[in-house]
Amino acid sequence: MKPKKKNVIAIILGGGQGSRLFPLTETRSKPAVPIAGKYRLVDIPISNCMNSDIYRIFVLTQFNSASLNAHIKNTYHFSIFSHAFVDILAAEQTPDNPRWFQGTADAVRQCMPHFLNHDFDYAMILSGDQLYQMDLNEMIEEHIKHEADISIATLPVNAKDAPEFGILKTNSDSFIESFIEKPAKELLPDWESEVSEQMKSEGKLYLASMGIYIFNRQFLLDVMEESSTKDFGKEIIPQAVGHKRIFSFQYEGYWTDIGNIDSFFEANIGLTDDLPQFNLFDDNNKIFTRPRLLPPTKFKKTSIDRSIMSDGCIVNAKEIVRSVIGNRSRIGEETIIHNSYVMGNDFYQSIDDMKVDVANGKILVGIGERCFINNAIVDKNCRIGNDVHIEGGKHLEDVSTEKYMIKEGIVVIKKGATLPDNFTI
Ligand code: ADQ
Ligand code: ADP
Repeated sequence: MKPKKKNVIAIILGGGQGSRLFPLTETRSKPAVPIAGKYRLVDIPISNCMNSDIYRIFVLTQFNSASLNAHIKNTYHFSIFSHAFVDILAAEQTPDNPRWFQGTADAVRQCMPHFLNHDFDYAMILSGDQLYQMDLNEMIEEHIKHEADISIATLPVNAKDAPEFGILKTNSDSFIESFIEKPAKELLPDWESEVSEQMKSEGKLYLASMGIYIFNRQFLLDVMEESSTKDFGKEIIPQAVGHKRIFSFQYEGYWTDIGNIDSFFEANIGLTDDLPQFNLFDDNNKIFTRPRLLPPTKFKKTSIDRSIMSDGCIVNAKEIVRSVIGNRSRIGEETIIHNSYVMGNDFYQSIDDMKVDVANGKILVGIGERCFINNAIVDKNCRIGNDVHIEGGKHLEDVSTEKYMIKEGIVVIKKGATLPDNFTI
């Protein structure tokens, strides 16, 4: 007999106001932020779902941006004979509800009518801003086997990171007995867990929630009835501990939160390591994205070391080191780029367009000649002139201007910004 299909829907929490990733979220919703040169943040959880045979996926987002819609529509279209879909549910005003999502649980609550249009036994709730490759199917199997009401994916973390997470303790059967959301440092001694020798040797003594949950349908319906709870980590999980079967599905692979500029930058630059912890080159764990049919990238006089180049770029730069270069990037002669993420462009300028821009004294789309860029994120469609010098680093204070922002030493040039010749940061 054919095994019964696991009846799962996935709900991806696409982000609140996205303020921690500002200014990358100034004009787009968080799931649409470009990552690794040719992907969007939302491609990561969607790919994890698809690689785990979960094909009914909702993306909850605080606002509906054109780039997110275009990306989802052009990437995840399935055969009319399948039940697969990726649907975006944006916070919407209704006659009964004039508010935006008030938190993660409130987002799920507001979207319940959409979920209930579908038949499902389990709801898998995923975060939209994490970089990892995990077999979610294995987690569902464990959830069913252990007859849990909720399962939470967990991983050991060290004392420095523990205060940023929900920290929990389990019994010997891996059921969660206590949980505290983002404990203060002083409380940590009470929250150590039994972990593997490997984790112990790395100082990872605390079991953290990865913010990935499986809920049984009926239990989800029950908790959504109580409209005062706004958040899974702050309210729903702590309230369920002690009287519900909450299983800890422990994971020890690579996983990182990419919810702020610093971690987003590190995760991108980390992809240029000799052996990156996040593996883009894995046939069994593909990261899906929009096929764009771009031409191959071409280079002139460029020395490249430990970098990722996306498609359709025209690169005449002198040197690119430890950097991620996005689709359709155009980089001028003698330019040097180190330790930076250049997101690329949404379009090419034609030769005629360029002539008109030059005649009008307008800077061309892309990065000009003799520039130096270090420790920076250059968002899409920027016009960076010649001899521009951007030197990010801890020596810089946080600032926010119309054209760029500096956060923890990382310079972020805003989408579509124009930096004139000789501009210096
Ligand atoms: P945080 O990541 O701090 O902690 P939260 O800010 O609630 O929790 O975000 C969880 C996910 O939901 C993120 O992907 C976020 O973008 C998204 N999100 C937040 N508000 C949203 C909203 N209003 N609408 C839609 N999406 C929204 C959580 C748990 C911790 C756990 C960490 C692991 O609370 O217990 O340890 O995740 O990262
Ligand atoms: P990405 O590589 O980021 O996925 P897309 O291929 O989705 O980019 O498309 C880029 C977007 O840029 C499309 O929405 C398209 O309408 C827009 N676009 C195309 N040409 C221009 C232009 N000349 N100026 C600004 N935006 C453009």
